[in-house]
Amino acid sequence: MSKYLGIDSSTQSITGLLIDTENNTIVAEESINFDEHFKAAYGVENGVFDLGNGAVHSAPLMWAEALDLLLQTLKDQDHDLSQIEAIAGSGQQHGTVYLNNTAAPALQNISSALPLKDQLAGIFSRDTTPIWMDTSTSAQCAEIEDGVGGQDKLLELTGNTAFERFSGPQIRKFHQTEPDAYNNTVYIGLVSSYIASLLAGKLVGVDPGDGSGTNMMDIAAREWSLTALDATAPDLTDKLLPIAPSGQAVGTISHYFMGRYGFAKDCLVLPFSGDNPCSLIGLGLVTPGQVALSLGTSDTLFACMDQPRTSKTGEGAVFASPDGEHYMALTCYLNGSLAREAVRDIYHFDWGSFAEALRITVPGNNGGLMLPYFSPEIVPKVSEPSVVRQDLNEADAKANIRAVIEAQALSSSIHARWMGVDISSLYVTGGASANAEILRIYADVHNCPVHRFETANSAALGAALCAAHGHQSATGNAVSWQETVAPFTEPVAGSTIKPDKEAVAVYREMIVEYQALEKAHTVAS
Ligand code: XUL
Repeated sequence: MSKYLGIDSSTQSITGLLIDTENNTIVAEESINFDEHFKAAYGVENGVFDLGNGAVHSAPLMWAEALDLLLQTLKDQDHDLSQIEAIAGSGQQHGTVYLNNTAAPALQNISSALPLKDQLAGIFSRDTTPIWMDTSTSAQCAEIEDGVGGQDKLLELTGNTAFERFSGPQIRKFHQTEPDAYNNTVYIGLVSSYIASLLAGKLVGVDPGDGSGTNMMDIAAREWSLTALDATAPDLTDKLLPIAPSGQAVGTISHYFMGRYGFAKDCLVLPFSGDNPCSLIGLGLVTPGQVALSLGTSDTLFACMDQPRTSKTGEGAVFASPDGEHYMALTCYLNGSLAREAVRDIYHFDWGSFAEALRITVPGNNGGLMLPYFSPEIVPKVSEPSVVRQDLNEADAKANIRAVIEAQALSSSIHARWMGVDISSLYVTGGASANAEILRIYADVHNCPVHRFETANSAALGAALCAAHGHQSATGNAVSWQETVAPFTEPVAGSTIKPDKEAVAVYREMIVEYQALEKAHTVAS
């Protein structure tokens, strides 16, 4: 035994990750891509429907069908699912699911003889559902902020200003534009709580991690805020179940999954959370001060905080951690690999010569600075692409390469200040983390050791670790969060880079210059 399953229902795929905590191994890792399997049946493109005018939806019935296919695939690979003690999961954040009054009986009376899709097609009061990519709710964001008494009030109450993709503004828009369908809705869940409901065979509530991505949860109390609900849409206290506390099982697995895939009767279902809060756990960030940076298409900074600190200037979002105690801060920089690749391509370099350019140029770049907004930027807010150079010769390829990486590292330091976190170590993951010269600049700018992390499915891994921690606590074998995550979140051996004193001193001065340049060219910094 001691096997735990984490399921991540994300935008383009659903992933199952099975761990064994007795010998600390990942036993199975399997993904079902939505386009590959369901494009013909549902018409999705990259897992979604682009409906125009900023509206982006997906199909909750497709996610149920994909769950069946995932479990069938694991079973066909001869994994003995009866050995799984508990399941937890993660969902793409913010996406809402709307169910009618047939949902609860349908889940309860479901037969394992037929797939979910044949039995659940009628439970939705809205067949397609908005997801995090939907930006069509600016008007509703303003109305909700006004309704609670202003932006600062919403920030103080929920940890976040109103964001278009967040669930509350999306629910308000549904109520305004489709009032009949809204009235037929008896349950509003998120992607996470919807998949948990399928597994538990009953409707379950949203966890605090994903609840914080709704603009409707009192972040300090980890309960729905009546003030925010009132400002969002009518009757929400009837349509939302109470927040499901982190770590407490929402039930045991439904007889459907026992009959069809051989799950054991006492397999626990733990609350599902958002993919970012689950990644916080999957990256091992369970102690305040630990920070991870994912260097991908966009760069994302994750931090574990002891308090729900907020950013007035919208530099980031705050979510409750599924560890039940801490909070996570998330800041997203759009110009991650986008900017690195743009500079590489302009000067016709490859990644090898790019690293060499960093190695032979000096920290501080002889005063040369760049604001690398090759695309519009989220943090700081820049609405049109604009690349600004100061004391930097555009013809000097190597200096421009150093300038883009130094800019990204300096910006990651400046815009992490709102988190109030004293960064003690930085775990870097994602494609660009393979480049040790990039990591060196981050170690010197942040003046802390940088470790490389290799992980593809941190959200699914975090979910599996939540399942393990929750089950062990429920069965009287509680272990600390540190002990739970440590064996699965080791940095790559030999990857640690320590800061260099002289370079740290150079960047301490340079950051002042950089911030002044940024202030002069952007809206918020
Ligand atoms: C976070 C966000 C995205 C989704 C992606 O606020 O919108 O990261 O969670 O799945």
